[in-house]
Amino acid sequence: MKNSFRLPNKVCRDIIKYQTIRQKELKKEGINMVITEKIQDAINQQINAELYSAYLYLSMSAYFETQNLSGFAKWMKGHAQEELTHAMKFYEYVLERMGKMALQAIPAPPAKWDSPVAAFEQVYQHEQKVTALINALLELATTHKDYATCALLQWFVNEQVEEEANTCKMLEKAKLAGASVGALFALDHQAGKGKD
Ligand code: OFO
Repeated sequence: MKNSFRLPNKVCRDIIKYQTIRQKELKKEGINMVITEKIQDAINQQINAELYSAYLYLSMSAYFETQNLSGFAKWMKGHAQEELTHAMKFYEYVLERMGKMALQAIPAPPAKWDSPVAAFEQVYQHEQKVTALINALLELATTHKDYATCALLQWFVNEQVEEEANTCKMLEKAKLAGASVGALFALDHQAGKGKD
């Protein structure tokens, strides 16, 4: 590629050499901070899931804009940004543990829904799926006795409690609003103010 930047081969070799020496030193001290390939691959997959979450929320935000529900749109956009911070948390962690990044293609999310209830229903189900992924990851880290990864995942376990509660609450409120346009606009207004 014309304008792409590449580190000179010698610099790459020096970095790898330094990493190998550092890993050996840490191992001698009884500290094995290098992530195993299995955990590294599983986290890489989770990064993809978090980025898909961001895509899904962003797509919903765009859908709500087209429905003139700008409060819901703002709520979804805020959550999309939150998902990006989740992906970055995993990304930084893999690199800190001297692992390799393998970013994969992000699937396209749906672009429209039959109603606000349908959108909130999907995002709630999605969060339940993400909780299951985080739990499976924690199980894997536990079997591999990777306590550093367990500590990181504990943060995500707590975060998922909040994510599920927020999306579930929005779904229930949207259901209550039902066909009442007035109630839906009131809920939209509330969501735009950052109230779940
Ligand atoms: Fe990353 O928590 Fe939602 O998906």
